[in-house]
Amino acid sequence: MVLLKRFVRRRLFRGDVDILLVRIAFLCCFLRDGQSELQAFSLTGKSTLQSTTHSGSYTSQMATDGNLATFAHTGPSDPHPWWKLDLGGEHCLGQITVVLRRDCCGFRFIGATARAGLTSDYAVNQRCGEPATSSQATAGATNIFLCDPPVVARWISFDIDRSLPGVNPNEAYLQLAEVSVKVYTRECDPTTTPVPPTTFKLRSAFFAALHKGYKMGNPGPLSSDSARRLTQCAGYCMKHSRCFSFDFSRVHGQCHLYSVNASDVQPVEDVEFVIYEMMP
Ligand SMILES: [Ca+2]
Repeated sequence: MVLLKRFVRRRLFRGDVDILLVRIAFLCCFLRDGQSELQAFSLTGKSTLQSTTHSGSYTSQMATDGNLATFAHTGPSDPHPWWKLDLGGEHCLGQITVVLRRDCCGFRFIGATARAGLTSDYAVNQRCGEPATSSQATAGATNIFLCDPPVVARWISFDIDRSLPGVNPNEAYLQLAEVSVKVYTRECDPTTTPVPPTTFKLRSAFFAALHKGYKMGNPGPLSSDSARRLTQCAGYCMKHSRCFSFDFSRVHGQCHLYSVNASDVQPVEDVEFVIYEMMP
């Protein structure tokens, strides 16, 4: 508060009263529109499921019972572990948070992917954030997966694709102590809501994933840009006459454009990147 008063006095002394007021008004509006609408959503009574259960003490409901000491635990030899939650209705989802099992084996969470969407089939739904990295996969870790842009969802899920780079197929388990979600009180803005799968095919007609879990190892990118979304990065490539491929990391917001055909791409393993090729 003291710093704020000094700042105000300094600004007033400079005669920038109007500019100061505009900035304060902007800050107030930003806080109201950008933050206060995201609220915790009660999961009491919401149904849960998981692909397999290790034993009777580790049922899917243990991930939403409000007790950090209990956890859901998928079973051994599960070809594609998943856990999912039915919100019971459609909501504008902004954030999924998971706390991992506290006493052991956090690394088993590597590659876990958070999703949200309107179908109970997790594989169809929108991914929120990127698959979990080794730094996120530690015992007791709290991991937040942002749905940006927000997604209209009834179903929330985590799953592990055992074929992802960095995932040990013999150690792919979901051990979720507590899952929580936050939703926007407003309706999802249709201009920012992710395109549903049927129309995503139209968008992806311009580019396609070439190597998941890899970045470009080729020297000399055309450019290195910041991009919040895959479509933004792809848009940079589309506008560049010599761009034939690109890699993108949503975690880092990095977008590298290359004048390299798919057959000449030199992939380097990096779980937080995906290499894409532009379609002819
Ligand atoms: Ca629990």
